[in-house]
Amino acid sequence: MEPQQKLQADIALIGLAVMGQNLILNMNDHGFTVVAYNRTASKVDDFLNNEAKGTKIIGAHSVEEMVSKLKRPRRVMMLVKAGQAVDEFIEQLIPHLEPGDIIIDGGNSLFEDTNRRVKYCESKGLLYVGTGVSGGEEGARRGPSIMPGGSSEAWPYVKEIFQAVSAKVDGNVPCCDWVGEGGAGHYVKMIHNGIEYGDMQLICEAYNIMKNGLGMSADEMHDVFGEWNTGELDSYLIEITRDILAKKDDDGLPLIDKILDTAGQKGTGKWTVINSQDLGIPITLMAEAVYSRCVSALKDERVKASKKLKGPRPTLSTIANNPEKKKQFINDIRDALYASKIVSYAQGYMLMRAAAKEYGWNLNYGGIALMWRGGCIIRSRFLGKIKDAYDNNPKLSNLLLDDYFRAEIKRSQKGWRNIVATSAKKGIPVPAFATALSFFDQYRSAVLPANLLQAQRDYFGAHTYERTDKPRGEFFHTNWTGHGGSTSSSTYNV
Ligand code: NBP
Repeated sequence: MEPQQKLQADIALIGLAVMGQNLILNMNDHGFTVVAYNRTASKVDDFLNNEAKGTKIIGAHSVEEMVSKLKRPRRVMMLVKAGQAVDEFIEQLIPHLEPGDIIIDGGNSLFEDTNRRVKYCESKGLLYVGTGVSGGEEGARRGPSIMPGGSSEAWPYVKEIFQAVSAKVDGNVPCCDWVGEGGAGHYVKMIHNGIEYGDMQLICEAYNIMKNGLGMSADEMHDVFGEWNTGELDSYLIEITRDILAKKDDDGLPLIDKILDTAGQKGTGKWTVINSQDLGIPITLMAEAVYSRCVSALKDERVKASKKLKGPRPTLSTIANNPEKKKQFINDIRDALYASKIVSYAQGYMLMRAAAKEYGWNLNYGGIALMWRGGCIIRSRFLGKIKDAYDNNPKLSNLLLDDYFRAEIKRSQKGWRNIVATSAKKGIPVPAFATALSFFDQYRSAVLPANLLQAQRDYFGAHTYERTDKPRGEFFHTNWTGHGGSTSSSTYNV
């Protein structure tokens, strides 16, 4: 037998694009023997002759050959385009695998697809893991945040590899732990992406007020973000914003000023918002962040509208020309960003709680914050505080009610309100700051005007209402006009 054939590899990885190649190299660095495979087999040889040269990485040119090189239980991880490619590979793998073998999907799959695939593979005697892998190319190579879920019997067999290659925080704590059953791993990755949309939008709003309201230069804003990054906002996204603002184009002018103001999206933020609608959970900030990207994409319409729709001038010259006031106002912007961020994460956690209930998952909320502490786009010091909150009280019903976050919101509330109010007066759009504040004010209201809403529903659709002077669960209908009937509706809900 050739020495190559005797090799018993630890794991196979299908998909030699940016994520797959880098994760394989990372696994190799940690002492694991990996078999690399790709649909277009020539990419296997390219990889072995270039990036993987001099490593222990083995190539395979067919699914059968790849599987034959693996230790039992076999572990086969896919990092391919989400969707049909994943289903196709599952079908190709099944005839070559045995009961107890494990298929892992590390791509950005929709959690509902993962729910289905877990059931399907288990029905064939196999184990299936759907895992979020965050951090892009750099994360995959140096240590991503890894969020695995699916067949829980698979966890002991993938734990060692995943935790070894994942990012580490606080010394050597891996940013990878078991998330839960079914599609829970991909669900948590989806929420991560929704939160990422929110964080990015908040930073953009802060930037916009400084740039267009206070007339600050990119260099000045670079300093502000640099300072913010030393405090409670310390995070990857604030850090890269600081660096982006310092970047000059070939002519020495800030590159940021030459980038067209239209944002793209790949859909995971949208999935989060759609799911929140299904579960009836108000993740208002993430929704605004997704819609803000949509508004940004309407560039031509906005340019036309900007010539026709008049409003206040966005300049805040009185504040900008007074150094003391300006300093205070910038602190207020920081507070608005921080308080809104707390609301956004509280909403994300509300959605995860609802999902756990709806889909029957046992989610570890503190563990999720820890997984996001390193290796991923939303990594931040702040997530350590969320971990503390759930360590202090694993049954915490809402992050806003945790003592630390309550105190932080109390401290930053004045500045937050000032920024939202000033922006509204001056016509500076702050959709995420404003929706966060509205949600906060709604959430802390024992009474909302939904009594009127329910009266309207009963008026036009006989939808009934409950009364403040009667026990919950008793429903009443009023004949509001004198000529309506007394029959109430049970099906027509708008
Ligand atoms: P891509 O998402 O670009 O996918 C490329 C891989 O998918 C190649 O191996 C390609 O094979 C394979 N593939 C395609 Br495309 N269609 C296929 C099909 N119908 N059947 C079989 N294989 C098919 O790669 P990536 O950017 O490395 O991402 C991999 C996964 O990780 C994706 O799900 C992505 O969403 C996720 N992810 C990406 C990032 C990132 O920063 N890029 C971050 C986090 C997660 P071929 O070579 O034969 O065309």
